[in-house]
Amino acid sequence: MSLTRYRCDHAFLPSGWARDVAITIDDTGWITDVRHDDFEQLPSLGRFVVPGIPNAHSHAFQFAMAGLAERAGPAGDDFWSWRETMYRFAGRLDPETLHAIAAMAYAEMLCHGYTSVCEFHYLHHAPDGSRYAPPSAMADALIAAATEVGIGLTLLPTLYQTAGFDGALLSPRQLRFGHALDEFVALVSRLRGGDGDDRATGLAIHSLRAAPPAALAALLEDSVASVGPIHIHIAEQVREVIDCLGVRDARPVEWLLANVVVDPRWCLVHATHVADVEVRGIADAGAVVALCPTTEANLGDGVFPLRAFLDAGGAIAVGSDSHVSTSPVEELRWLEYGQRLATLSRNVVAGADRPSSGETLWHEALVGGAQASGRRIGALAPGHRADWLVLEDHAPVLIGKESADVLDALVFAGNRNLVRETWVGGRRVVDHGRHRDEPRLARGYAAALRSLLG
Ligand code: NGQ
Ligand code: ZN
Repeated sequence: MSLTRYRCDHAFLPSGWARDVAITIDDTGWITDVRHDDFEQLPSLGRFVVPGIPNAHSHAFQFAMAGLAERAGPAGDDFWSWRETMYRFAGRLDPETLHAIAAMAYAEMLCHGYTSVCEFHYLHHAPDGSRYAPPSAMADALIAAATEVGIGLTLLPTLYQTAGFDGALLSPRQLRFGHALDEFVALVSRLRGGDGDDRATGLAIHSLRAAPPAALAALLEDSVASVGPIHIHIAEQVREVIDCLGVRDARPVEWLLANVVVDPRWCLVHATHVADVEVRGIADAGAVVALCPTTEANLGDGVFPLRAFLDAGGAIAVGSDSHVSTSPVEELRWLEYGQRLATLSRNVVAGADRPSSGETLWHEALVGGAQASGRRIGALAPGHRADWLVLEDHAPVLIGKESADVLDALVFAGNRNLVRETWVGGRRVVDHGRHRDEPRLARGYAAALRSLLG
């Protein structure tokens, strides 16, 4: 086993910034050692090195419709009218176009500072619901895209069975999302067979409205649900809360906590509309809440009670979800700004132990993002993947900055992309801000868009 050693002038470690850090990695891309050292002879990676952010929530296909749902409709627009547009778009995709779109979306994520992605995948079948051969063709396209661009992947095949809390059958446009339980379990098992250093398979339940209680219970009893993270969309919209109360006599998070053993493997996506007792319940269960601030703003979802959740000891992650932004910097900035706007105060996420807002946001997103990913990522520490970013230290906002100010400047004043290099599993996939395969990916993406939109 050969080892390679790198030097950073300043590195953001789990304990905070440290100077003159040597990182040793093995030839399979795992960090074996991180230490302060005297090692003038090693070339420096750069002035500021930080772990890349795990993207906790993505629907890769939506990347190709980002920006195409911003025109007012005749009767006013909301989440549900956006969903109609999204369904129309989703109806045109096949494995080949999905592959090209996902590859471009993942490359964009890498360029902006995500080093891994949790792909919440429910576009399983052909548009009329007929099965592809193999039935995992769409999942295989996502895996191929992630592998080829070099992003870490937690694939979350998603169970989707009903159109609403009343158990309504899937609408024609939703047919391609659906599985019988045994079919779904077979898909998860098959995908697990390919897991490795840069890839894990968890599972997801699309939402409580998409999973009848009996199916959810049966799934969670199956051995496929005994390992890996479990993600679910929950309480994103007020209508979902009202419908859940109407049918199940409980709010969505309240129902989940009362009917399922929620533990640290769970990731609750959005959880926007939660009562105080639900906020404490999620934190006590040790589950992560995945927040997607730019998508939640774009879709008019609402604002999560972040301070109360952090005070209760809750773990958070960020996700790019519909990909109106593919930058973790923008998600973290809007996470804090949403709170400032709602609470009429400043530096909401930071606390006395870690007064910097930028550092707190970055740190929380690393820890919670790693938990939601179910992979050993998110830290410059032995036993973790060698996933990191080298920042563009000549950019005006970083010139003359002490390390203590770097993440504040990056998150709150970095409009230009300040990621110079992105490394995943010990390999540099972005250099000088560009993905190594950019021209080829752009050609494939343009061809896919021509066939979809042209
Ligand atoms: C999704 N997206 O699955 O892509 C959803 C919309 C739904 C967000 N919730 C569809 N942001 O929730 O039914
Ligand atoms: Zn989603």
